[in-house]
Amino acid sequence: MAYGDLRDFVRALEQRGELKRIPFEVDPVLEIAEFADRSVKSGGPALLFEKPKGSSIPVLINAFASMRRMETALEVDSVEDVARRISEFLEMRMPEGLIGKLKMLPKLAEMGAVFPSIVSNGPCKEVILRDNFSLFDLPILKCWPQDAGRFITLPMVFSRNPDTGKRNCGCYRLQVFDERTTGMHWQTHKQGAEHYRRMRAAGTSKRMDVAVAIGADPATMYSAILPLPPDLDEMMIAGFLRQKPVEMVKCETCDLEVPAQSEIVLEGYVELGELRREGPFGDHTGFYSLDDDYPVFHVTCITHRKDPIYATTIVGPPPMEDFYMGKAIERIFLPLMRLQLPEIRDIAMPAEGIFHNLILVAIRKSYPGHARKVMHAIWGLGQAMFSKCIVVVDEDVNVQDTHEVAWKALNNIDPERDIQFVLGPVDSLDHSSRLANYGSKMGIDATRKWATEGFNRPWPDVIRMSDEVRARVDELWKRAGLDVKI
Ligand SMILES: Cc1cc2nc3c(=O)[nH]c(=O)nc-3n(C[C@H](O)[C@H](O)[C@H](O)COP(=O)(O)O)c2cc1C
Ligand SMILES: [Mn+2]
Repeated sequence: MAYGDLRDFVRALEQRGELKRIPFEVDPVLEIAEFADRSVKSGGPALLFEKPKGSSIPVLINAFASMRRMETALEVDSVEDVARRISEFLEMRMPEGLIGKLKMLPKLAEMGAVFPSIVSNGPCKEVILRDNFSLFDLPILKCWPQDAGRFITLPMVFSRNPDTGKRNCGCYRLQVFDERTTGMHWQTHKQGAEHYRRMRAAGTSKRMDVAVAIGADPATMYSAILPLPPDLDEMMIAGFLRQKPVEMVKCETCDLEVPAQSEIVLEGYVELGELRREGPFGDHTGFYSLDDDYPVFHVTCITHRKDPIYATTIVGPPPMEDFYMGKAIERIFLPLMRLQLPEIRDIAMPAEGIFHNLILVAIRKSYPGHARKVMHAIWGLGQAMFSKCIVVVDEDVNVQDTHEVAWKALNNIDPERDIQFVLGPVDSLDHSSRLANYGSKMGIDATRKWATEGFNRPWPDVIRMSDEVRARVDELWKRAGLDVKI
């Protein structure tokens, strides 16, 4: 059964011993972050701070911060199950014969259940604040000592594409500037920024409606971070993930809808052309991201449930909560990637690579230059374009084992021959590129080289003892008493 809302998910976490309540006062300024960092680094539970200093609203953090919690969030035994469901859809063809068609019905019904529905009211409207409200009433964290202030870190930011009318929902942090304004940190490659650019270019309006939902059922929250193609509605994907439509309700003061079961909703607008300094902010690279000019979000109305929960996260030196959210993306998106690039056997994004800095790719190599073709394809594939370093290995290398990749790749490369540099868009968080958002990327072809690639020396085998000798020594090992732990 799909979670109805965030508190359903909190209950499930608690039942599984995956959540700890903190009943005493803890400060949202730095202290909650330090708790969250220690907990995720030591494999600890999600945390629910019941008395954040300065607010009456409890704070939920690290709700997605382990593979088990990701599985609980997506209601699966393994995130691979989600990948399997996607594969089944992708392979779905109209079957032959009546029996075959009848067997399709449940799948078709499942498909119908993914589209969001509009409802006239919802729990997020239990309290509507049009005048007397302040963002300072929320327990918004200051995460790290050099942060420019308090940041809303896990919002669902809704906007509409002015050309197509399609909805987008992205997770973009919001720096609180005062009681009613925040920064709007949609990076230039993201859909919110694209909507903003298109509205500005159209010149028909001075304002862009934006609504921010904080806290909902976990699949809906999670959909905000998924690297989906433009104009693919995150709420539909959320419906697919939870296998139940997301109910959406109209905002009070702007022309957008938000999940009806949200905990807290900030309605408002971004003034086109207005920019303000945002940051620095302790980011998921493990460094402070530099301050920069970003649009400003003006809040016109806050609605919330009677007893809302404030959902948040912190990012910082890896692994943090977002590593687990990203790991699930890696697993879930593999079948989609393989639709375009079936030669890909597996991919891995180790925590130290912060998603965009390193992607390890195992391929079934079929023709000369194949590894380079795969690199270029990845650099042309949605947010994978940010991949600063792509290491391509043969399919017999297990990319989930970083030790094996380092060992084999470093042995297999002639650097001058096997490294490919390209220029192009880089992640906004890259502090080393020559320009913001523009820099170089590197592909390493660590596959075995072929004669048809100009390599005419023999290629050696990996060392492995023969099975026969291993079996014999298994016996002798025991006879020598070496299997007894001292
Ligand atoms: C905790 C967290 C915080 C994030 N903060 C930002 C942010 O401030 N700005 C941004 O552009 N992307 C941020 N992202 C990444 C986007 O949510 C992600 O790229 C998403 O796919 C964007 O959606 P879109 O393609 O609909 O724009 C964050 C992701 C996570 C998990
Ligand atoms: Mn999107």
